[in-house]
Amino acid sequence: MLTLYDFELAPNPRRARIFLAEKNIDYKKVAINLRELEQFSDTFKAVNPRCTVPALVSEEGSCFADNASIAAYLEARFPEPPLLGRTPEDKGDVAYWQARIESDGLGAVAEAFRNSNPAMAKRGLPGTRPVEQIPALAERGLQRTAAFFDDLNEHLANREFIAANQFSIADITALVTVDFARVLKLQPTEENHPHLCAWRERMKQRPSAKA
Ligand SMILES: N[C@@H](CCC(=O)N[C@@H](CS)C(=O)NCC(=O)O)C(=O)O
Repeated sequence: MLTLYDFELAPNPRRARIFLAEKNIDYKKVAINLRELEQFSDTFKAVNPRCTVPALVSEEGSCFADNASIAAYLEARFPEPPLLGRTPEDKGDVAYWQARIESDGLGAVAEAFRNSNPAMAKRGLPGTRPVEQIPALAERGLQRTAAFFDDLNEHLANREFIAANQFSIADITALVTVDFARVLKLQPTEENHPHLCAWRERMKQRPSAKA
């Protein structure tokens, strides 16, 4: 059986859990408690030397140590339903929006969170090397997150899904990003972001949102 190294409260493992749930794949979870710095244990280092979750390990022992590789592997092995697009055009569109949401959305939230939260002191970036927090980056991250909400709201004005007229990994990344922005006390509002709020409501109805 597939094994997912996971932490319930962190956004990146949630992306992998939703992806697995949408494809209805059975797997076993191993919890790595980031609050207790378990990602730096020798046991987990042996699985993923970069010390981040999620990591997915196959029955053959191959390790996929980020969301991009997990998605590529699972989509190739379990093609239905496609979450990276079906046609060449759809695949291109999904890839565009996935990259954009990762950098403009999740990247912005992570920038604000990691550069301001006391629990992230000396951990401005994930990984094994100490990285000092930079308060100006926290401020910039907040501004970028607010701009991301505005842009996504505009994009969703006449769309049911973010890319290719179908549910995809881009919706997963965006949902996880918007939900995680709670840690910054930044959330879209009905008044300022009605299309984003309506899309979020639709996404929350999917059983996978609880994964
Ligand atoms: N690019 C990776 C990012 C993984 C990542 O940053 N995970 C965070 C949890 S959301 C982590 O493991 N942090 C460990 C740490 O901060 O030391 C992916 O897409 O999965």
